[in-house]
Amino acid sequence: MVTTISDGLVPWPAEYVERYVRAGYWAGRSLGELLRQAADRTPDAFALIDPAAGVRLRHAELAERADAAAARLRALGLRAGDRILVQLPNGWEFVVLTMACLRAGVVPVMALPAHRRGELSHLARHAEVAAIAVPDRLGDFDHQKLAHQLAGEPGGPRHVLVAGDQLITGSVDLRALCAPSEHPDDDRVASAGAPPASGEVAVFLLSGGTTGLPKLIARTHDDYAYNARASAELCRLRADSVYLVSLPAGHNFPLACPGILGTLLAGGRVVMLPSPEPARAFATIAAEGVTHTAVVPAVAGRWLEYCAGQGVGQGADRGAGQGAGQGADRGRRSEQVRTLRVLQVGGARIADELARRVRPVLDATLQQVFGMAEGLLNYTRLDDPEQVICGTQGRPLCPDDEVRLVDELGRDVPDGEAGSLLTRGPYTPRGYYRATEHNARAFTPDGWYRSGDICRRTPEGYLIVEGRDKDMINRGGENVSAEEVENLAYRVPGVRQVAAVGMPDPELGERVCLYVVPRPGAEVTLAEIRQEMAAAEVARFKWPEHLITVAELPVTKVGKIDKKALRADLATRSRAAPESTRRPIR
Ligand code: OOB
Repeated sequence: MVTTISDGLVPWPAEYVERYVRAGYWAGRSLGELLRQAADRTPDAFALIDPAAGVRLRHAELAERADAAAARLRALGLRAGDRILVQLPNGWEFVVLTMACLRAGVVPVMALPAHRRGELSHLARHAEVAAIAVPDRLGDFDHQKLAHQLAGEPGGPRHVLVAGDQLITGSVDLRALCAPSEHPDDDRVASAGAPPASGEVAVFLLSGGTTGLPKLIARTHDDYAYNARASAELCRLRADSVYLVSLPAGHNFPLACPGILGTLLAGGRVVMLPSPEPARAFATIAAEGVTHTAVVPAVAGRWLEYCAGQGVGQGADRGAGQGAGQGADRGRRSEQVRTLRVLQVGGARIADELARRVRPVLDATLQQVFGMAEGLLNYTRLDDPEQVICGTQGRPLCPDDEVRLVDELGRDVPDGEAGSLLTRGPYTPRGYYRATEHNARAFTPDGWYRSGDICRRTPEGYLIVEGRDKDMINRGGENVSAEEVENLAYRVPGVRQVAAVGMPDPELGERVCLYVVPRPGAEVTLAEIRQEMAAAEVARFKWPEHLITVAELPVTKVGKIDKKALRADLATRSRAAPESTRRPIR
C-alpha cells in the first residue's frame, strides 16, 4: 500500500495556524511560486554560479530551467507528493533540481554527500522515495553504483538521476533533465497551473538524531519560506548580495538560513563551491565578489589562520605562508576577502576567542547562528555590540518563537541560569515524520520540541549554549548519535559493553571516542570497530577515532551508563597525556 505524506505528519494546531497566518509569517504561497516571482523581478541579474562547471545562470534562465526540469520530472512519472532522495555535491544541478521540486510539489529528501548505504537505504525506505539523485562519483566513491543497488531493493527508488559524465545504462541524465527548456512558455504554464498548497511539505530535512538513524523533518512551504525570507531580511540580503555555499547544500544552514533559498528570494546571487578549503574559497570570494557566507567553527578557524598568513593552502597555495612571504600572503589573502561583509558561523559553538578574531582578521561582521533542522533559529544581529556578537549564540529569529529553558522537573529557570531548551514557533514543526513513538519523547504533550541543548539566557534575551543533555556528539557541526555508534559497536564479537562520548578536540570541537568493556579474555581494537562501521556502510564522520578499554563503565544511581563521568574521565586523560588522547585519525 502506498501511503501519502500527510499520514505521517504532525500538524500545527488550528489556533497556531491562524496566528501565524494573521501575523503574516505564513504567506500562503508555495516556495516555487515565490522563487519564480523573485526571478521575474530581476530576470537579467546573475542568480547561480558554479565556477567548477563553468555555469553562470541569470534569474530568468534559472527559473526557466527549473520549470523545464519540473516538466521532465512529471514526464518521468513523478507526481506532486512523490519524494526524491537528493544526495548531490554543491553544484548547479542541486539548485535547479531543488527549485524544480518546489515548483512541481515533488519533495526532496536532503541527504548529505557523506551518507552511505546505511543512511540512504533507511531514508529511501522511510520516505518511500520514487527517485534518487546522485553524482556519478565523488572522490573514490561510486554513488551511481550504490544508487542502482538501492533501486534494486524492494520498494527502492524507481529512477536513478545522475549528475556526471560517466552515466551507466538505466541512469537518467540529471544534467539533461536540468537543461534549458524547449518550450519555456508551456513549462511555465504547467508549473504555474498546479502549484503545491502552501501547507504541504516542501522539503524533508534530516535530523542529527539522538536515536539510531536520522529522523525526517517535514518543512512546509509556508514555514520554510518564512524561515528563508525572514533570515534574508535579518542578514540584509539584497539583489546585489552574493552568497557562497561551501557547506553541504542540503543542510538547513546553507539551504535556507538564509542560504540558497533566502538569497534567491532576495534576488541575489548564489555561488556553489564543493568544499570550504581555504585557498579555493578565498579565490572564489575574490573572483565572484562574495558578500555573505556560512561556515562551521572548524572552518572559521582554518579561514582565520589562512588569512593571517599561517595556513598552508592546498593546490595553488601549497608552500606559501612561511618565512618572508608571510606578510605578503597576509596582505594578498585579506585583499581576496575584501567584499565579504557577513561571516555566519554555526552548527557548533564557536570559541569566544576565535569569534573575537573574525572582525580584525577578515574585516567582516561575524554572525553567530544557533539553529537546528527542526526549526528554531537564533542569530546575533549585524549591529549588535561586539561582546554580544562574540559572546552569545544569538536570539530567536521570529517574535513568535517561543523558547523555554527548564530544569530536570520541567520548571522554568531564571535568566542567567542554565536550562534545557524547549521551543515552539511558526517554523518549528510539532513532530518528526512518521515517528509517533520518538515524538512522544522528543516533544512535550503541548508541542514543545526538546532540543537537548543546555543554554543560559541573558537579560536581553540572547542565548548562550552551555552544553547538551542529548546523547549526541557534535563533530565540527556534524551531529552523531551516540546510540547509533554504540549499536554498531555491539556487533563486534569481543565487545561486552560500550559507550560513545565526544572527545574534546581543538579543531573540530569534538571527535567520537568509544569506551569499551571487552568480554573476558577478548581484546577489542579501534580497527575492528571501524571495520564494523565500514561493513554497516555508514557515513565516515560517525566512525570512532579513539578507543579506551576499561574494566567497567561508571553507572548512575538508576543504573544507566554515566556519560558525565566518562566525559570527566576523558578530560583528565587528555590533561595527563594530551598527545595520545587527542591524536586524530586521518
Ligand atoms: C544546525 O542544525 P542541525 O540540525 O545540524 O544541528 C542542530 C544542533 C543544535 O541542537 C545544537 O546542538 C547544535 O546543533 N548547534 C549549536 C550551534 N548551532 C547548532 N551548538 C552551539 N552553538 C551553535 N551556534 O546545526 C544548524 C541549522 C541551521 C542553522 C545553523 C545551524
